[in-house]
Amino acid sequence: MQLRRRNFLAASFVGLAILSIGCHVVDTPTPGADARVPDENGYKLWLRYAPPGKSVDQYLRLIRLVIVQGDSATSRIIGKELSSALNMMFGSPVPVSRTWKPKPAVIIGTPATSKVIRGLKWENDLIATGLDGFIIRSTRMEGQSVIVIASAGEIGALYGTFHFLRLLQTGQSIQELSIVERPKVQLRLLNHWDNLDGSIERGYAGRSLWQWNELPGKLDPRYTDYARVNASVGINGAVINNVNADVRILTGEYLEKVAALANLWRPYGIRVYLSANFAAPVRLGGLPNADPLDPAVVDWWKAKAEEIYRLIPDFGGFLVKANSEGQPGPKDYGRTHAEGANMLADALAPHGGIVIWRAFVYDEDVDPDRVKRAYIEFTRLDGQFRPNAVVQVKNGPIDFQPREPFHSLFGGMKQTPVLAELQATQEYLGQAKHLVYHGTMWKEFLDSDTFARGSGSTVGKVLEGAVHPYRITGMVSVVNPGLDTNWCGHHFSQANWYAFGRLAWNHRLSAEQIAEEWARMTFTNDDPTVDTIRDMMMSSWETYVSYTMPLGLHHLIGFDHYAPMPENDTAPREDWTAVFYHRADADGIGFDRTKRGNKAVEQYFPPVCDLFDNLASCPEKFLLWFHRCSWDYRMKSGKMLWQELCDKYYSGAEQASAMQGTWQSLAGRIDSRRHKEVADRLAIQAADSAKWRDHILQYFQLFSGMPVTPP
Ligand code: GCV
Repeated sequence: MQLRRRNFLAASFVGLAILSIGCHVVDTPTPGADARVPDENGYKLWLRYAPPGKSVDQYLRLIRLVIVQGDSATSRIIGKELSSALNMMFGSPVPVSRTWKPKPAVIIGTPATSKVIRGLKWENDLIATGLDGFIIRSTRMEGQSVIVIASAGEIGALYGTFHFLRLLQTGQSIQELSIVERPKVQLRLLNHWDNLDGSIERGYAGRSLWQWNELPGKLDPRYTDYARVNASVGINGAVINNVNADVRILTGEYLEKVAALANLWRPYGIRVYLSANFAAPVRLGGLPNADPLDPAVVDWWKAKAEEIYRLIPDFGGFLVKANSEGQPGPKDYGRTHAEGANMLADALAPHGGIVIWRAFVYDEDVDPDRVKRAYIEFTRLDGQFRPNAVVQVKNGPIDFQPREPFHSLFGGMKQTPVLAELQATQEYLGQAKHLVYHGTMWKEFLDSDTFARGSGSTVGKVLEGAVHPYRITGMVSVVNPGLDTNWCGHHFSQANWYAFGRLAWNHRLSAEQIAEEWARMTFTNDDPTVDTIRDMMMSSWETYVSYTMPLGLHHLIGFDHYAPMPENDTAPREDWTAVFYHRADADGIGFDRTKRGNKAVEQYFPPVCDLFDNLASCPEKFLLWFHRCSWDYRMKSGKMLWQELCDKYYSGAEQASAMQGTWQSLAGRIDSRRHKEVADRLAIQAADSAKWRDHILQYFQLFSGMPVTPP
């Protein structure tokens, strides 16, 4: 079997080389394209503020004046954003005033900053929506119709402003508004895997946004635009350095640079967090060890926390990747993850900071299967963490695979709050070359029922703290914006950043609504065009899964995490290979994680455990994740597993290819520059999806011994 794999590897080398050469992207505009739609470069993301089309007359009637009272940095930002947005959308300025004048107006503020809003006596309603929530209501004042955007907090007023602008950008009616919004979780954070040398781990859109050589003196205008787009979807914090953390970020020199970013982002409601290297007391402080129970280590972190809070009074806290993939951690000293986290939590607690401890750990000593390890390690520590410590868990138990069942720690941690870690960066999902909208994938995850406290205990509710009473709630996404003009490499990758923000705000929103909002704001309000873009986005994830890893297959890749490499059997660790996971041989394929196999299903609550365990009830999308099946196993469709696999790969590649034609039908409806840039990437995607299909099927055919037959 080994030999068959090796021969296959040699034969496929040429194919892989061609795959990477094919990834070159040409950035020149299409000659002769429709000149009526001016070219855009994608820099403005979803805050383009293009004229909203047919609704503009209604808007002009109802918005003659903008009133923003108060003199804080945030109220100035609100005034500026509204003024420039309305100007761009309406083609003429709308005055912004600090004083009420009887005119159709939009009034924004808090009872503390705005006399007009105080006069409305909405305090009780505003207390209910909290400091980040807001109310948008149409009402009348001195005979004039006005729209009030009110919040108990200034950041809530900013969020309300962006919500209102979204209504205009997407062409919705603003008559008789009665909107009450409150985020479902407290922490809505981005995780950047940016290194201090300007590179980005798993970044596909250029170098890091953070210009460490220029900070703190020079503030790149991108930092402000970054804050604006994040605030526009309610993101309220960013961990700005890689979890594989360089200790230098904790030096005085770097902390001053970090403080400059924190100062700039504060009025946008964005708090800065840092990834901390657990060995910092040794590597930076010169201590002999970093044992969390050593008083000298405890003092070192206390002093470090004091130093940070002197510079950044609202510093969010530390994110820690410990004892994972070579990172140092408490287990180096025979201590538990909880002991490590608690030591840092104690250092941060007097200042109001938190520790976010990652559950992305997979020690071989814990269990032979990587899927089971984090659950085993963390459930035995449940309840041992300090009140200001949370555990951050990736959506699935391996590592952002195209499709994974939800991680059993969601619902499994009853006393220790968990945050969900998602990945907008398309590390395993075509990177910046494939169009893959993550809204649908994340909804499948968020809507999964854990049954932790009976039916309806969805992951989304767990995250809200509605299943177990968590003190801290939140969602996090790894993101990769870089210095590429369009921030994300692929114009459609921007949608994943947007979708994360919207779902972190409200996980009950539909993937479809989010896709449509994004398409309207990013491309056009033309209904048929929006329908086409939204539909492309909605099917794109399932398409990607079909031509890469359908039916529960996972990790069929090599080190680049991009190209197919099912023959990968020689990585530094067994659980970094592909063969460890698919286990294909002449008898069949798949990983037996049932009660008769390695019992991974038992980490789920009943009836989920039984649903996955039972071959008849296991959703086929997870079949080979939980079950080992013979090649002639009968699928629900009546087809043999081998044929079903062939069908998936063929239909996936066909759908990927069909996206090109669909996109081509939008030529002239979208500016030619962005149209061409997307078209170029769709061509790569179509070619690479066919390579995935052929490579995987040819490889598995070595074991199935059956012909590759298109559907
Ligand atoms: C930041 C995967 C990625 C690594 C990443 C790691 C993590 O293994 O490939 O690049 O490291 O996850 O999430 O810590």
